[in-house]
Amino acid sequence: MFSRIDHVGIACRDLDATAEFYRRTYGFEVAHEEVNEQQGVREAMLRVNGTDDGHATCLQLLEPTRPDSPVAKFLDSRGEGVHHIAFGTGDVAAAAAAVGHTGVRVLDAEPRQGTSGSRIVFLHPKDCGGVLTELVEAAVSAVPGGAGAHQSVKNV
Ligand code: MC0
Repeated sequence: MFSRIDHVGIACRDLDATAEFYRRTYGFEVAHEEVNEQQGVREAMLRVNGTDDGHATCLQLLEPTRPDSPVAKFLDSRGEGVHHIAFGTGDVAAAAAAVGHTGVRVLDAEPRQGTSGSRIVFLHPKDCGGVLTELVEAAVSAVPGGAGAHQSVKNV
């Protein structure tokens, strides 16, 4: 059903300072930046490695753009840190349906827009051992070979 860990989402209060930490400490560069108004986040993708399915595994830094957004609520209650894990799939609707049939609550009736034109669905953390879980289908236009959905393009 899944072919990669697409990304690990990390909630932060200051995206630029957090990106600089990852650059300085581990050498990870920002491959893509974007504001997702629907989700209420400014985000940066830091590519870690290419994956066998032609895409990539990334760290996703998330800074809230409004106080009522999920990431702002998370920061208020838990502080900075790992916010969610995302699994990559070729068919997010089918994957969500299959997981939903196991009894896990699927939070999005229809896939929403994610990073770089991807389609995403969230699963309830209370049904996933306390881990907010995202399913990701990369955009059709994603370039094979690892740059994938997380090319060196800044859309801010
Ligand atoms: C909340 N909870 C979490 C959590 N967020 N547990 C683990 N990880 C998280 N990230 C827990 C709370 O601690 C609480 O547990 C319970 O879930 C209810 O939380 P709440 O604060 O009362 O908030 P709700 O119920 O209004 O909403 C929680 C829910 C929501 C997960 C349903 O945040 C949601 O729909 N998230 C999906 C969308 C999202 O997170 N978007 C931001 C990333 P207790 O024990 O206190 O009851 S967007 C993104 O990542 C996109 C751009 C992309 O990848 O492309």
